Amino acid sequence: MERLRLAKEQKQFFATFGYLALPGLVADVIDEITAAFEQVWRDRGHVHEGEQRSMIVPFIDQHERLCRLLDDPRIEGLVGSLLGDDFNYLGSDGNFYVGDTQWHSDRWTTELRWVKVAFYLDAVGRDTGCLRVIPGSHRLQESYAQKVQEEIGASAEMWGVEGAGVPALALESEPGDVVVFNHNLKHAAFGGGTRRRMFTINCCERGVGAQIEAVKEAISIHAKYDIEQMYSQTMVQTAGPERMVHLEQVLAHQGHMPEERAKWRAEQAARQN
Ligand SMILES: O=C(O)CCC(=O)C(=O)O
Repeated sequence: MERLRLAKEQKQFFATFGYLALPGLVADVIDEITAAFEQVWRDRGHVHEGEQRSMIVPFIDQHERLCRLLDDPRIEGLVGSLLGDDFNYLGSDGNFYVGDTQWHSDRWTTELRWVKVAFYLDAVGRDTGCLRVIPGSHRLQESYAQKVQEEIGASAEMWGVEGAGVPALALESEPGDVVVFNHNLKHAAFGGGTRRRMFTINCCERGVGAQIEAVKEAISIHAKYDIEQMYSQTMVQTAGPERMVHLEQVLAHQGHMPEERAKWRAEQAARQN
């Protein structure tokens, strides 16, 4: 299979609107992917009760089949087209979502370019938990995006509408579809059930010079998941040279994680006392 290359129009669409929907991109392997998703939770002994979101971070690292998504010429090519072929894999989450997710950006930065690849494993519609996005809201240096950023947290007071009434695009999806979006983009989901299965892969461009600090900071944030290695042994041990391109910068700059994790643990302990 050839590495996917986005057309220049698709790249421009992504630059302007902040997302791209790719219907059926992994439809041929979605059954394997979904089986692996379920296996991860079983192996953890995690039973999702349906009252609050269940989440595992990092997620794709937990199963060899999911690790291989980083080698899939469609996923690798998609992210490579947007961030450069030497992009970093920097974390993933697997979820059973419960109910709504309110409007937010995952990050609000221009230091590094970030994208999230999202896989919804059930058919989801506008009012049943599909991803909604506000096209163009990622362009944080522009006044429109700033205005949305300032006001969206108080949409009822500012605009007279609750989150579900905010003007947005609903990216309805079927299993096998893929959505990729800029971390700065405002996104949300409304009306989902109590067992909405989805997982994501986060990637950033390879840091150069001063950007390495931003990569290290992004690594530090993962201490709150009580980990001191960004990748599982499975992820690293099953990596060929192509996958290693996407792991090597993080592997070279995660030495501060044990200290960050110890700090996080101390804060947790202090909070409980
Ligand atoms: O599907 C959802 O509930 C929202 C997903 C989301 O906010 C995210 O992955 O960043």
